[in-house]
Amino acid sequence: MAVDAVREVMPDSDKAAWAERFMAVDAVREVMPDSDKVKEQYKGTANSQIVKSSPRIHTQSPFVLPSVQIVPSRQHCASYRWATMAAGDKLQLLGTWFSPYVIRVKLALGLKGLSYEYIEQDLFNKSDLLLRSNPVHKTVPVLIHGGRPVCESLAILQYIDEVWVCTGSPPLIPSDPYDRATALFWAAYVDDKFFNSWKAIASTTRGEQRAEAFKNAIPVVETLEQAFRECSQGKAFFGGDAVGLVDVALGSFLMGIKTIDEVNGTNLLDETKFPGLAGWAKRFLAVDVVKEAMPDAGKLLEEYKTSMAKWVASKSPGFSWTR
Ligand SMILES: N[C@@H](CCC(=O)N[C@@H](CS)C(=O)NCC(=O)O)C(=O)O
Repeated sequence: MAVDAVREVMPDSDKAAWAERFMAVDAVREVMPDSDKVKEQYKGTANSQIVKSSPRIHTQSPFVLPSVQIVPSRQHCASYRWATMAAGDKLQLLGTWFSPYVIRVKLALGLKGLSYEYIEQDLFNKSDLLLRSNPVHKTVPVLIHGGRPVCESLAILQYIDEVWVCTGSPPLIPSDPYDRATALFWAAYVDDKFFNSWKAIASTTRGEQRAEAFKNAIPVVETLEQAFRECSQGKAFFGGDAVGLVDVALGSFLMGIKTIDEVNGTNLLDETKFPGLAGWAKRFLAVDVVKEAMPDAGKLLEEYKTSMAKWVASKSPGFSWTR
């Protein structure tokens, strides 16, 4: 907000210079809160020592796309085809077979009918290619298109949808601005609320914690049941007649949900409680491209049981699949 306040916490001259230019824009000045009030608030709530000594964010990665972008119309096909060719045609996907985020990208590439080189990554021993391609988060998936990496699964889905707008397959993201904003909203809900509540069930080794986590997840799934009703308008998918962004975002978790249910004796998408979502899940898993992209159920179950056994043996209250 106030340039002075920014300087205090960000002594780096480049960032301060950027802040100065940004704060000089009339539209920015108009919406920013009063700088003295911000300072007062900051002094009252923050420990400036901690802020000053916190690690710097890596800034050399301009390739992570913003989350909302203008979706080109189909009339722009010619220029997009050119842009695709200019960027080079080689497509590589860095992934880990069990990752729901990677499954999303496989789904999008499959739905667009694109072929690509899949490069499996060991998350306990990350490759130079992964570290170079995603230096900020060091996570999979990364899509490398013509040598240029795109990171973060939802950004990758948008990228694929926009670059391969002319493949003849239905768009993942609606072109109507309101529908697009709604789809982005629910995809973000899946990544934030749904993922965190499901992770709480999946990652605990203690029965009572699991039961509590399961109970806490029910209202989150209830909200998704309602979202499905509103988004699908009585059709098969969140995206209507065709699989869309929210279908891919949530659907990528389905095999994981089934695995955890099987181990825990639960049924998160219970047909009686959530008839819309239960029906949607069946239809989604029956789509050919989805069947191809999903990991083998037996292999996933083994992986989960092995990890769980290790963590129980180490007496850890919970676990993560990665470091
Ligand atoms: N928000 C990221 C999440 C990606 C993510 O968490 N990937 C995990 C695999 S499921 C990973 O690479 N973990 C490695 C690590 O955290 O070191 C996305 O949507 O792509």
